[in-house]
Amino acid sequence: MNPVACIVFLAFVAVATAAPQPLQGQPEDPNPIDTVTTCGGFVETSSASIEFQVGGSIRADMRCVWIIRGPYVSQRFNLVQSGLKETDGLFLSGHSRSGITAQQKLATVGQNITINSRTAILTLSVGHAPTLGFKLEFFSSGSSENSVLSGHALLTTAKGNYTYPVNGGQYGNNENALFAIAPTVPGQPTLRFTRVNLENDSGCTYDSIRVYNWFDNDYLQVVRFCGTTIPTSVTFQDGAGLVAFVTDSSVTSTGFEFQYE
Ligand SMILES: [Ca+2]
Repeated sequence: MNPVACIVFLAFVAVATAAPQPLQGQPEDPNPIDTVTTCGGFVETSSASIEFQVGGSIRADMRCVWIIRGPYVSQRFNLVQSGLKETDGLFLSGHSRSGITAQQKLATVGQNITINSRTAILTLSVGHAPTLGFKLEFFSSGSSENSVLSGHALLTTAKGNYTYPVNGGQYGNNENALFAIAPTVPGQPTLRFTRVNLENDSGCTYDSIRVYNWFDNDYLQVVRFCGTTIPTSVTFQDGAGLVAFVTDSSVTSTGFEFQYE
């Protein structure tokens, strides 16, 4: 080994020795850093206490949807206090580009459910009688992950409409967007798309919109579409639904508009 090569080699060894260990993952916050008290919402934080009507009552047939977005891959939920009845339910699932994972019911105080997806969906489904509130805590931990949630909305009015992209123009490549429709006054809204302009392919494998209907305590995919053909309307008979939009890495278009009432 000549002297230059030796120095280079020693420098390499020094750098390799000094290199930090691979990040094993971020621990959970010791205590929730945020507090959420609304019926539904977009919660983007590393930890939160979600407290809805604790010690108070919740009307029959109420639906609330929280889209919860942690910075790390693992989202743990712990039920701290609950006045919910057997006929009510708090449900958790994960959301990613590939869809929505199976619902898990958070029913017992002290119970933990961990969602291994950066985006979790928490759904409160109240039975046909008034009930009492609850409190749960959420903690994000683990390795960082750069999956995007390029758009989101929570539509809670009795009727409304929505356009994406919000400011017009073309949607982006590699989009992964999620929109929840859950009127806070219980109802059975019907969702109608009024304009659709997406990249088209026969299986809608490039860009697509999927509509999920909250039914029997699960989000059932009722339609997946692309191109410019308006799909048939969907009635959310159990009071809530989701619209999920994903795009691939090339060819964009002008997106979509829908209304519900
Ligand atoms: Ca595309």
